[in-house]
Amino acid sequence: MYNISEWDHVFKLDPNKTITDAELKKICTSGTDAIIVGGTDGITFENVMDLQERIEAYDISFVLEVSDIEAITLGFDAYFIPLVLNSGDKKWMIDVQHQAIKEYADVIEWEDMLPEGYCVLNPEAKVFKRTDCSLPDYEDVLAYARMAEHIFRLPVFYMEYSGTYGNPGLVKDVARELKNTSLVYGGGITSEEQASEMAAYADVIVVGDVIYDNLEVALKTVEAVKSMKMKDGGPS
Ligand code: 1GP
Repeated sequence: MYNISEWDHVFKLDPNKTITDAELKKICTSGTDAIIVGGTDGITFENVMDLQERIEAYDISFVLEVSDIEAITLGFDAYFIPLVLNSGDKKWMIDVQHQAIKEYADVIEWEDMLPEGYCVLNPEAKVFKRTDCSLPDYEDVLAYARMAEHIFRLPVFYMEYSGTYGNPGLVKDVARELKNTSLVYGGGITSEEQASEMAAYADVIVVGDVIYDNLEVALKTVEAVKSMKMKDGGPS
């Protein structure tokens, strides 16, 4: 299975947003560990393919986080498959994945797939609404993390605060629960301080929107996370 244990920091690029060639170059040569291509709205085969072809020019690992089965292109290093643990609709935990496997089983390289246990924690996020989530409380989140680790044995537990900065205390407590499952944190990182605060607990930090709002700040989060991880006991 695709392995993210070497990752500390990744950028998430949205195929439905505009990025210039010069900006993309800065992102791909920033020292980040990988690029995730993913988003919630307006994801099409064409805009995924376009972004993929532009990233391929760089020597960086790039993966597709699948959000729409009509928008899957071949050639990514890996495919991340979200299972939304706090969705109220089993569609987002098992049915869309089941449908995708029925359609694509013949071309799927199973070792390139990485299931992610998603826990969506910002009620204002598009993904929260789209996947019919309910807001888990502190104990609920810890229980989802334990399920990811011990019941489903998922490689990734993703605390998704998309669009808002999360609760570092909760991220810290979730981190304590996870041994074999990697903890990915994403949401609302708009400064080096926030990036390094979350990097103290999560295995991987995902930086998204600030790329489009303030590229220079986004780029600085790479160094902030890398130096936090060095302090924490060397590269993870
Ligand atoms: C979104 O977790 C990522 O899926 C990153 O969140 O866009 O808020 O940085 P932001």
